[in-house]
Amino acid sequence: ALKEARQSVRKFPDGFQFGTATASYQVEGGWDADGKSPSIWDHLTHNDPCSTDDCKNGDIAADSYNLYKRDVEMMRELGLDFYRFSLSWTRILPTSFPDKINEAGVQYYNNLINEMLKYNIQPLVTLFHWDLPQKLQEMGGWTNPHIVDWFSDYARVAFELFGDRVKNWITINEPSAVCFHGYGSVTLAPMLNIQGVAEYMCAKNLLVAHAKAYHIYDKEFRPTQGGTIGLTHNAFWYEPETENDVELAEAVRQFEWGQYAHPIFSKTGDFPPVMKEKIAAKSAAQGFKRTRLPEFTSEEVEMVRGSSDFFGLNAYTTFLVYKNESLEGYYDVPSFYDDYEALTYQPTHWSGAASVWLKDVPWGFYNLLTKIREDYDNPPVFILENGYSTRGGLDDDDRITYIRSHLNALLDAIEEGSDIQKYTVWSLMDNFEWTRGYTERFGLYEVDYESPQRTRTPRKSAFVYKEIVRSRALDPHYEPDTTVMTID
Ligand code: GBH
Repeated sequence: ALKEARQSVRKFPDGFQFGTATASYQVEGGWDADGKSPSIWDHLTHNDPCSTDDCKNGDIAADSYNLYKRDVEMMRELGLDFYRFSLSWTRILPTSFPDKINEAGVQYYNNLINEMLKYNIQPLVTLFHWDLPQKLQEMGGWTNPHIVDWFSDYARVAFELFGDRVKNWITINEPSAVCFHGYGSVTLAPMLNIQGVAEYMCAKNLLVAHAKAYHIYDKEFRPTQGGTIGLTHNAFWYEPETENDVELAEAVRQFEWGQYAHPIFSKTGDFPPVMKEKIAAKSAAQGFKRTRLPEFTSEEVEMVRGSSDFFGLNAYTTFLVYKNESLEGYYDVPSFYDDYEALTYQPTHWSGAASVWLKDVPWGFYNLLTKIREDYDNPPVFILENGYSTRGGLDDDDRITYIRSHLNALLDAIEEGSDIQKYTVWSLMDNFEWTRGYTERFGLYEVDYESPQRTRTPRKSAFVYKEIVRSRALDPHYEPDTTVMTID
């Protein structure tokens, strides 16, 4: 079980690596610079400016397109082993396809990668972090099975251009956010909200597209480039509210992230059985001629199974699960939540961040790590995002508490045998927080959006993280001197 918060200094295992993360649309700006074409986020924020809480967009964001040298300086200040960033598909391929490669866009990523490597900071590169080419969206985006080719052609270009120097690849960031929030809901672009149907079409195509990119890397590039490639899951922990909800909570986990993890990491592959059964039964009762969950061919099952060298995990928080019978008939259209037949919530006494969904629940993180170890035969795990939001300000003790509590839980899981190899703080700096605009701040560095220079200033948490990385240890009593940040 999760141990009491330690009072002593705890060491990380040899070889354990520390990083921070960002994503293209959230930091780069330069939305139409040097030949870049629009993504679905450019489209959404330009056509419906107040789709974000502050009616702002990522046209300039943290301006990393111009300020990448300062970004690398911050990585050096923190002493990072690696930095995770994502490529903008439309910056590299403005037509969406590989017929025209945009040299200026390629140059930007070469500059960033080369600047990092000068200081021995490894690039960990996400191919797709939500900024789909708008043109592909108009052709159905992730619901169009042709996306398997569109995505894998793009992936091949990226391996060719950068794979001599990039040794860690992430194909897709958070399938559940892409498919559920983008296609089955209104939380993220393209906000299609075609519930109970579109998110499942997306899920199938996304998994096959991911797997195809994986196999291209594995066969055509790994022999000479020698890197690793995988996918990163967004997994909350779902805890049963009472003993009666144990089975239900497990079903919710399978729907929420087993949907993407089971096809890749289970022995049998394919969508989780509980998902297939529940959706098939509901679909039949609702009068559909076939299940709303698209089926994989047996060839596809095999192609997806095992298509990740590590379990990429973005882990943030925990929800409780219960069944509320009084909600029978509550959903008037088929939907993901109706399919899984459960409700989730977070008790009001859980302390939390500026983001409503983000509570500091380290035991949930521990349970999640344990479950991944037990269910999937102890795969290598890369924590590719973990972090905490505030409304701004440099004194961010709550963020420090959160990072420490989660690293403690991570060390407990390692002691019990989990093979966790990397830890990544979301985020290096404040950035465009999707539909929350700039109202929520996740950065170790604060970004001043009022200044043309987008001045970056280390928060207290940056000093604490720097010491964790330097000492390769967690000291619960360390109090940083925040007067001056240096490069050691
Ligand atoms: C990550 O997603 C993203 O990868 C990253 O880009 C983002 O900046 C970071 O989290 C912080 O949010 O509007 O209440 O329905 C984490 C998973 C999925 C959490 C979508 C927020 C919407 C919540 N996210 N979810 S709500």
